[in-house]
Amino acid sequence: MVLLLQPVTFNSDVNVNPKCKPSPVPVPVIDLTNPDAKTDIVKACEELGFFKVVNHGVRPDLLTQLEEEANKFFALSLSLKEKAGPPDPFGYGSKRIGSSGDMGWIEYILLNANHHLSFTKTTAVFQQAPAIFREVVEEYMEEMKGMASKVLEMVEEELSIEPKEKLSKLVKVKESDSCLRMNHYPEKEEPPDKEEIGFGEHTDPQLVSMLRSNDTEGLQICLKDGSWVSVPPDHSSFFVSVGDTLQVMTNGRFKSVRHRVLTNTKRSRLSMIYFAGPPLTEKIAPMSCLVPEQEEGLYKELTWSQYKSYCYKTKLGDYRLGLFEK
Ligand code: GA4
Repeated sequence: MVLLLQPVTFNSDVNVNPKCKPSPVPVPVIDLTNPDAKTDIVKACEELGFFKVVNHGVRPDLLTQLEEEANKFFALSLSLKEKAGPPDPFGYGSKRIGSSGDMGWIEYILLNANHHLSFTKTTAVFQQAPAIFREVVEEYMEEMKGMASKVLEMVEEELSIEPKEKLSKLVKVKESDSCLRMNHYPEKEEPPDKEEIGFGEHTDPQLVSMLRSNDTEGLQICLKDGSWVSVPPDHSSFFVSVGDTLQVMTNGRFKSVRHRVLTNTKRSRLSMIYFAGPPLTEKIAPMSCLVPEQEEGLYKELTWSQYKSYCYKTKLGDYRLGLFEK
């Protein structure tokens, strides 16, 4: 295996983080076919902002195919991959995350689910790869849109959200501003056992994110007490994270989960994350059915476009939700 990335240096010393618990947290497991799933999802979103989905119905060979095609892309020469970069934010990127100086031990492809919005970079990615990659990505995005809508429909039912489909419609409509990120954290030989930041701590700005990875560890989530815990990898399941937009719309009842990826392994990590976002013009504010009578919502109203533009100007670890606070 050729090492594609140069080592990057970081100020934050993740090796000696006294707050990182050695034992993994018991992540709530939601069986999507279980009639009680909606109650369990709401509990998990309130307590952790994070859960694992099993019995999701996505055909296993689609997962294998996408993983194989993504691995083939990342195995291309750097000069070929760079034809699909630099990210604008879509396209191929390596080491640099966003435009505010964040770095990571990572290379990635970011694709907009709304093709016509990022036509050039999407085309450039797929020009470097066989047609099958594009077909697999498109089918996968459809599946992820379906899973995100299903999770949000369950939330709507359990919380008796009015108007009906308020949340799930946002990710179903063709204007939804969703994206797919394929992250490759190359294996590390040297120095042994030194943890490196793959993807620095952050919360996702969107509604919900669905993550699937190969069987390599690295993902950590932050608990309410500020401690970090490792999430054991499970390549046949999906991990769902609550994003900032869902925190605002539920008036803070759900919490967006801070998470990060650390790499210290000789095995490379590959993860695919679908970020389900609302249409750009959608007004994001607490849903009135979740704001107690005689009280005001905790957050003011912003369009997704306003919040997203603000996010893209910030650093990964910044507390972005402050923009919504009254
Ligand atoms: C985090 C979630 C998604 O990966 C992402 C990221 C985006 C990017 O990589 O360009 C951001 C980050 C993410 C939030 C703050 C800004 C924008 C990098 C960054 C420093 C695609 C997204 O939507 O927001």
